[in-house]
Amino acid sequence: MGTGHDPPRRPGPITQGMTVRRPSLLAVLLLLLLAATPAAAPAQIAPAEYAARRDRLMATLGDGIFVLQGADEPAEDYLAFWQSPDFEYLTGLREPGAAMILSKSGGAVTQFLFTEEKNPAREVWTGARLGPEKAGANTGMTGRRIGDFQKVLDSLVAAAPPKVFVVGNDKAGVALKARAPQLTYASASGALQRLRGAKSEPELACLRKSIQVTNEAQKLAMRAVRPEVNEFEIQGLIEYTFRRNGADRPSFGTIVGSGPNSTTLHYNANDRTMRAGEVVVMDIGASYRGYAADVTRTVPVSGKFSPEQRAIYQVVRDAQAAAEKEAVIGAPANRMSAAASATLAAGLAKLGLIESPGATYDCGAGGTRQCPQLGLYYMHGLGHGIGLEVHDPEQYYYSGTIAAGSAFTIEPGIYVRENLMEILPKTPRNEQFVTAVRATHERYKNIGVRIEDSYVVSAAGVEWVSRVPREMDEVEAAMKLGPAMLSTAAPPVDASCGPLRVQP
Ligand SMILES: [Mn+2]
Repeated sequence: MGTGHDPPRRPGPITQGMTVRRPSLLAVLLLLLLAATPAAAPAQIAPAEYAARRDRLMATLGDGIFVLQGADEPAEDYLAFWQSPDFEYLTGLREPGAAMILSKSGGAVTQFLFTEEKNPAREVWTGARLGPEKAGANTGMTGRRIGDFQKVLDSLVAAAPPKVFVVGNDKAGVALKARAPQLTYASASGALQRLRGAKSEPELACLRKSIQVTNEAQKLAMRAVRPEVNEFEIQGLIEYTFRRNGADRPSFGTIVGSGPNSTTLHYNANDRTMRAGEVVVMDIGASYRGYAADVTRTVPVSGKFSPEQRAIYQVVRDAQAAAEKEAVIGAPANRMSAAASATLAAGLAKLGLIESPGATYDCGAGGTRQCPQLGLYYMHGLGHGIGLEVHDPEQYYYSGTIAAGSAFTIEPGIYVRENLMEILPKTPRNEQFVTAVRATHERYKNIGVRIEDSYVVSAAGVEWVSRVPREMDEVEAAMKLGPAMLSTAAPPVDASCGPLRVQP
């Protein structure tokens, strides 16, 4: 879920109390000049970058035909269209109903992009389409109408019965397999994921932007949290802040979980009234021109952490700090997870929620296996890649090493579920464990704490971008400020970030 600088702000519009006079020609020229000046350093993903991604993919796959379909118009009327991440990654095209074919033979690659035709009458309803010619010219591929897709594919296949590379359950691949089962098929999913795991500089710039927008929402949200406010009010403020800052949408279902809901990992009903004495977990992320952030803060509803909440929070925060220490270029990525787990286990043992850092309990059907007691309170991974998806492939999944081009989260947590004891299989060993921790569990139950930050890695090093209050005293100080007044003008949208847009 950097460098932490806020997006550049324009002064608000002046609508009142201004003396109206005729502007001078110089002033008009200056205004025109200012209007033409981009607001931020360009993070445009150039057509050449998309072309290079396609080249790298085919270089990895070798001779054969790669097929991929883009996302269709949503079946339900008038829902927003979002391109599928793989298709967007390879083309930058954000239009429904498109498809692509890359054909490689003896080193030569032919590239086709199929789109809807321009149709002014239909565009009254759908909005402008690029049309095959312009889509082809913009991407450097050969533009064809989508109606020709099957014909072109069949002729390429007939010319030299090749290997066909397909992605997951992509519709184009599934349809071809049904039509031509005699061909040789291979998966391109792994190769594509691996490519997507290494982010370019423009992608890192887009990620910084989406994280900064998410930071803004976190800051406003923690200031608005107080007793008797409903979770959905906070969700509304968060998602409003995303959109107001030019983000497309939340990159995943916003989580605002108070009290017992703080211990449910993917709680997203967000309809409970928050009470004094509880914590609220806010796990949120903006998707900004296609790039997803992921940032979690846990704050006390009353504005002040209780001693029990402080104890749990500090263990989680220490675990995150231990992982951050290992987050350096060239280091094995699994050191982050090992450091966090060791800190969590030591902390939970010290609190008396587990018997010892390495203690186990009987798990599996009928208690036939041994699992770490740590996993009863910390049951998810330490983090994941971020990019076009909130759970994006990350290069260290493959290389094992943190490097420039990485973008990931670090998000340890402890969740003390009220019904924890009911989850355990009934065995003598588990009875012993329950007896040992029952009183302590009672004291800490319904406290869930997750602290999640988003990082991008450039040649300069690992940047912590989600710089919003996270030490307990910082959180309490921010909450003391109370709900924020909105500034008069939203910051400008960084239109240079992200891929091609249809210009009508
Ligand atoms: Mn996450």
